[in-house]
Amino acid sequence: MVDPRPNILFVLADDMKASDLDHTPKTQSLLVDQGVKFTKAWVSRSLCCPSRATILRGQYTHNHKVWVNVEPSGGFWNFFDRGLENSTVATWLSAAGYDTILMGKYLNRYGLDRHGNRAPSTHVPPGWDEWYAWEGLYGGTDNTYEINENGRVVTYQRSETHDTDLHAQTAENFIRHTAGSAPFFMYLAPNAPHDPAYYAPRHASMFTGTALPKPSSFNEADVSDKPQWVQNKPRLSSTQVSNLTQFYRKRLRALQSLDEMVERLVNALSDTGKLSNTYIVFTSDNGIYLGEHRLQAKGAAYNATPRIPLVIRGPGVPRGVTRSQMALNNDLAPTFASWAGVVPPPFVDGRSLAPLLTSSPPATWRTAFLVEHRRTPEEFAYVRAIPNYSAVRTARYNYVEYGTGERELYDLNPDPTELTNIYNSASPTLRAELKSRLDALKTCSRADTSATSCKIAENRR
Ligand SMILES: [Ca+2]
Ligand SMILES: [Ca+2]
Repeated sequence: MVDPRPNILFVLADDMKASDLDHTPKTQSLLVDQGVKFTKAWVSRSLCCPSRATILRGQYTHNHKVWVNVEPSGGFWNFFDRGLENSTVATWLSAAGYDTILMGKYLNRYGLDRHGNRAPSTHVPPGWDEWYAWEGLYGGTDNTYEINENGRVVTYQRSETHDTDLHAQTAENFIRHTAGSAPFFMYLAPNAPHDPAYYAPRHASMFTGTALPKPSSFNEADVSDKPQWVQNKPRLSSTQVSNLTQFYRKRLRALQSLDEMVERLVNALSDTGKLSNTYIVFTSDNGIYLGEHRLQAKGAAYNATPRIPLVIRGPGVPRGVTRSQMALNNDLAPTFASWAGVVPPPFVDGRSLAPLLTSSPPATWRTAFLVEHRRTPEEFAYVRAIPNYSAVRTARYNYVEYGTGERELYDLNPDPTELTNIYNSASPTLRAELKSRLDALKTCSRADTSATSCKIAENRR
């Protein structure tokens, strides 16, 4: 008997901004035009490893506690040592009879030892039937990269095979030849367009004259309203702007392999008769600053790095429509679980997005969510520069409390690019309301109905 449950193809870019979707034409026609695009999709912590831990477990960072990319407060070993691998979306779906396969980036520092030295790993976490994971920092060197292929480490030459193309080939082979009667869950996480944004030679002539986007927050002239850590950043020099422009173009080139991969896999699903029963989810683990507020990299609460692209097509999903409800990386695991008919464990904070993928979304949805950050001495300098903070984002406001005592408040209606911090002039009522919402979210746990649940804290009106 044919298993009626849907396949799930999850494509996770690395550091892709929501606006980068405008430069992926195949993804536009095959996913955006054929499904639902979320215009307000976010991550609750804008950093690779914490976001990926959230994606695997459906939890806010204060609940999974993988705070950074580096041990001991984060990284692969933190996730491993605390046994978090034993209950992820992969183990839930595998236990329910799904065939599971991961390709690409798992967690930062997988393939390194606890001191950050290269140490080839043959570890395959629970829940994964097939495993093709990146080893080591930044996915290799200029010349080579290494993939753990089901427990065997294989070295590839970058000049021969671009890594995204390799993942596309592995994924296509799986869809065409390996996938059997059981439904599959494919977690496909290429390195693109993360720094250093390696791109395939065939894309070298593209975007050579494309201008760096310069929103009104670009190289913000007056940061006297902002906390000290931003005031410490000088305005970007012309050399820095030129370097950012080159980096932006490299990123767009690297994204083209990802875009071609989407087409290749849609074709493979179509050729094998699987397309109509497959959900395809396209998103990123975080965005990036390319000069907004004088910033580069990620980790802060201003909208360009918690904001992500998110597109979903699949059985019953309306075509070519947008949803403006707040969707989080917390929601991905429970969404996949709901498609597979699995009840997620009680520790999950997120909620299934399935109700938003119908023609009549529910009237009640979250009205706020938490963005959080903790720095540690071992973390990279650009993350360390940002003081600890917790932020609440509502439809109208972004309110940030720093451990330094500094506060930021932006009214996104007149000021969507967050140029003017109005905390000092805001009414005591508004301040108290946002503080109360933030206090509830900072300590929330579990998407159940108890008083301290994240869902209740997010849904307040
Ligand atoms: Ca990332
Ligand atoms: Ca300003």
